[in-house]
Amino acid sequence: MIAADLTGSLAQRLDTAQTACADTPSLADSHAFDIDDAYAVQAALLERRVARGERIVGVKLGFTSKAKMAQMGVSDVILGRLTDAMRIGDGDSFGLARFIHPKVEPEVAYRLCRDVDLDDPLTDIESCVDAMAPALEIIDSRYRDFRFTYTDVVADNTSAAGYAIGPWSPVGSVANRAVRLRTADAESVGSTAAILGDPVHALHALLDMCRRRRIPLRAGEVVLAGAATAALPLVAGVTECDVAGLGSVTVRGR
Ligand code: 0L1
Ligand code: MG
Repeated sequence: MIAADLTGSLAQRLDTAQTACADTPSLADSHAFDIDDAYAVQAALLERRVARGERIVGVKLGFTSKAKMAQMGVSDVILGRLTDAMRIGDGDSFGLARFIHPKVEPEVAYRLCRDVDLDDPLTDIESCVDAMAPALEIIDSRYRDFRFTYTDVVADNTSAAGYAIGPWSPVGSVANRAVRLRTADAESVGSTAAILGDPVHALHALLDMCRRRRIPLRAGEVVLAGAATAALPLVAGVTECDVAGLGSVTVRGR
């Protein structure tokens, strides 16, 4: 385990990179730290954001596709936190200048309707969500050239930088639905099956991860279940995610 002052200084480095919009080299280039340390750095990073007045409003999962897990040589999902400062309203425009080198992912979001009891072995996570929606996640690694290790990306709050949620619908199965992500200069198509086989599996992975990491899940929070296609560079203009049968969400970068 790394010392508390190193945890703080690594978190500060990532926080400065985000607030100054200036990338930083991989932490793992200069420091040895394990996955527990990485989640401790992430927590210290979030403390800094909360101290500035941001509110935690949800969680996100990453590495939910087999391809991404294989690329990173891991077999576990990763978890990051969403704050209110990251939210972009459906249809809203936003400035790209606040990001370093943003990419965008098409996702499915769930909404928690009650606090989740992490200590009750009988907790039924599916009964803790009451709505689902198409979503866009903006990832913006604070690391130079998006070059990072598994522990680096966890420390960096799993690259979380922004998100937008489309219209909420009652919860139902969205297994194997077509997903289309369109930016002003590229398009990718995929399936919700890329999200751990079925986005509902992400809820179970989330519960498991939150139990292990003691991360609370509260009523009203948003859960981003993971990406249905590889990320695309986020550019100026309209970006849209469409999930068949669930609807679409749009943002406009300027
Ligand atoms: O799936 C994700 O949200 C991506 C997690 C971080 C990895 C990356 O920045 O590419
Ligand atoms: Mg994502």
